[in-house]
Amino acid sequence: MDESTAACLFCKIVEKEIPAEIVRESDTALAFRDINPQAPTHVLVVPKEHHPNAAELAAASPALLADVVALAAEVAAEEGIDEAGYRIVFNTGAQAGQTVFHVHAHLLGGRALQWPPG
Ligand code: D5M
Repeated sequence: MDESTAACLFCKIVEKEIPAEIVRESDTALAFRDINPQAPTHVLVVPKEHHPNAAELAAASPALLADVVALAAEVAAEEGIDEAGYRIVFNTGAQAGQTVFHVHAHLLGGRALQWPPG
């Protein structure tokens, strides 16, 4: 871990230095339950490698972004929300509500979701 990621909360979860309720893991990504769930299923999926947001991940490593979305889809199937439908959200930047600057997909489902979001 280099200096830029040493203080990163989600890097610490990836390194298992901080506990989390892990639901699925691949070679490149980790899925764990959000500590403040907004839906019956609310799982965060992160690349194990540190990238600040979805745009920077897409530019640096599109295949890794695809791994994150694929793992989210696997969790949705495992949670039984794939047929009813679910949402995958990447809050990107402060005005969108991003508070942790290690890119993460929010997988939300298990209830009817409103559109547009707040
Ligand atoms: O989403 C950041 C999300 O991260 C927010 O929904 C809470 C969640 N969070 C914060 N700390 C933890 C820990 N320790 N475990 C699990 N989930 C956590 P954002 O899109 O950046 O606002």
